[in-house]
Formats: sequence, C-alpha cells, structure tokens
Amino acid sequence: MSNNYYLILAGGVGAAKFIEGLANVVDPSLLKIVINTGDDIELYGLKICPDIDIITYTLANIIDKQKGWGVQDESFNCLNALTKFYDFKWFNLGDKDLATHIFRTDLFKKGYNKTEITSIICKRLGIKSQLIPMSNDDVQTFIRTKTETMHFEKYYIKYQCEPDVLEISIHGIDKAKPEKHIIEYIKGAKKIIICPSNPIVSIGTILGLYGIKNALKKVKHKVIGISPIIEGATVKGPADKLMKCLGLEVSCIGVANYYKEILSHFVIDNRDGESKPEIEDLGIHTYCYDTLMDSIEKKKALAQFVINIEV
Ligand code: FO1
Repeated sequence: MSNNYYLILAGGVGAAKFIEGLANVVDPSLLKIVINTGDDIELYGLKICPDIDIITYTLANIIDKQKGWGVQDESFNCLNALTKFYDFKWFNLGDKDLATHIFRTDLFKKGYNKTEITSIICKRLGIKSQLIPMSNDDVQTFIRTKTETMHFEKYYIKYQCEPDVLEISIHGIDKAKPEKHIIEYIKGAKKIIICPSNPIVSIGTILGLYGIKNALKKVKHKVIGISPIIEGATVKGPADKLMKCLGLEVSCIGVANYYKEILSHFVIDNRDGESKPEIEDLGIHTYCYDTLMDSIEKKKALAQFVINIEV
C-alpha cells in the first residue's frame, strides 16, 4: 500500500464540513476516514450510524446542507406513520434516509460487519474515499443529567444538549477492538488530521479504543488537529458542556491540552490568536486561520491550509 494517503479522524457535522473542503482540494481517493460509532443507535429495529451517515451523505453530495445531517429534499411520511405504533418521534428519520438504515440492517442480518456494510453503501453512492467505522464492536455513548441517564442521541436531539452533563459513559469501549486496519493506517499515513469534531464524544471515543492513542503518540510529528472551539464556544453540539463536565477549560487551550500527547500541530481560529503562545508552550506548533466553515470557499480554504502544513 502506498503511503501518500491522509488519515482523518472524524465525528459528525463539524468533520463533514471539513471533509467536504478536503475532498475538493485533494483527490478524494487519498482520504481514509476513521469515523466515531459511539453515537450509533438502534431505533424502530433499524441500525443507525449518525456520524457515518453524515460523512457518507456529504461525500455523496446528497446531504441536507441547511441542517448538516440527513438527505436533501426529504419527506417524513414513514416517520409520521410510525407514530401510530410507537410513542416517540424525536429522531427525525426522513424517508430517503430510512432507505439507508433498512439496507444497513438487512446487510447486518445477512452477516456483514459495519466495515463491509459502510464500504458497500459508499460504493453504491459513488464515494471514492474510504470510510472506516472506528470499531466493529458495539460502543454506545450515554449521558447522565440531573433527571435521566440516556443515549447520547436522545440528549443531543430530544433535549437539544440543554441540561448540564453530570457523567459521560462510553458503554462497550473497554472490550471493543479498533477496526483491524486502523493501527496500520496510522503508521503508514502521510499526515493524520483530527477534524474539528467534539473532542470528548467523537474524537475522544475513537482515542478510547485500545491501542489507538499509543499508535498516535508514536507518530505525533505528523498529526494535525483543528480546534472545534472558537472564542470559548462550540459552533454546534455540546462540546463545551462535556468539556466542563470533565473539568477541562472550554477553549482552544483546553482542547490542545486534551490532545497534547498525540499531536504536534494545531490550528486555532484567528479570533483566538492570543492563545497561540500558551499552546506553543505545550510543544505544539500552532497556526491561526479562519476555522468557521460557513461557506464552501471557507471549507476549501481551511482544508488547503491544513494540507499545506509541513510535518
Ligand atoms: N440531528 C438533529 O439535530 N436532529 C435530528 O432529528 C437528527 C436526526 C438524524 C437522523 C439520522 C442521522 O444519521 C443523523 C441525524 N441527526 C439529527 C444528526 C446526528 O444525530 C448528530 O449530528 C450527531 O450524532 C452528532 O455527531
């Protein structure tokens, strides 16, 4: 295997925006994308992999760009019909999106694993990059708030990440093995890029798999991270609440501290420029750039900036 590929560690919406830029500035077939599966959930008897789906739909160019998840031009007829049989409806599964989950669940029943299923779906949708679920074992993130312990998706969607988080538990992480190629891909990659994803429940979950952190430590000279925190706040999602729960400073400095053992290059937003010296004191080369990816031009510009960093 040639080693001119980029290995990307990714979560959902933030990662997808960056990857959309990346796929426009490098050959998409050079991207190997390891995706968090801690958000995976079974609902209505269907296997749903939200982060894999977001990246898949983005690279297939069928994502609903407004929402950042789901398929564009969706209808919700099936979900509405399901309310006759189920008493919950907080997970908005569109009719086209449901086709993916039906196909995935069917393949699971036929004995395929998540890696194989993801690859089949990507081929059918014409995706050239390699999407790699972080593990083929079951891992699920749970959130404890004052009133309830619940699946991360319920916290994220039904409760809109509003309640304070008292505890995060990643069920199954101790027994789960990383997908069998990941360690080899870490060694061989030209560069490894940590997307501006939730450091705790997206990237942190991948890092929690046995062997991943150690493998990254050995090649930290070629690992580049991008801060998902701008001016002390997340662009989307509960990263700030989760970092607070773990006693981390909610800032790009907090993220750098969290990643300091595994990377040596870090991109922070221009607006956080005053934090650069403190992050460099951690031994991390720090770069300031516009990291708010609110247009395709800005996604491409950030991706090109990261690709140009010499490791
Ligand atoms: N995100 C939402 O904010 N609301 C939804 O109703 C929702 C439905 C949904 C359905 C399928 C899917 O693959 C993703 C979906 N997402 C939804 C996005 C997703 O749950 C989150 O963005 C991630 O889990 C966070 O990384």
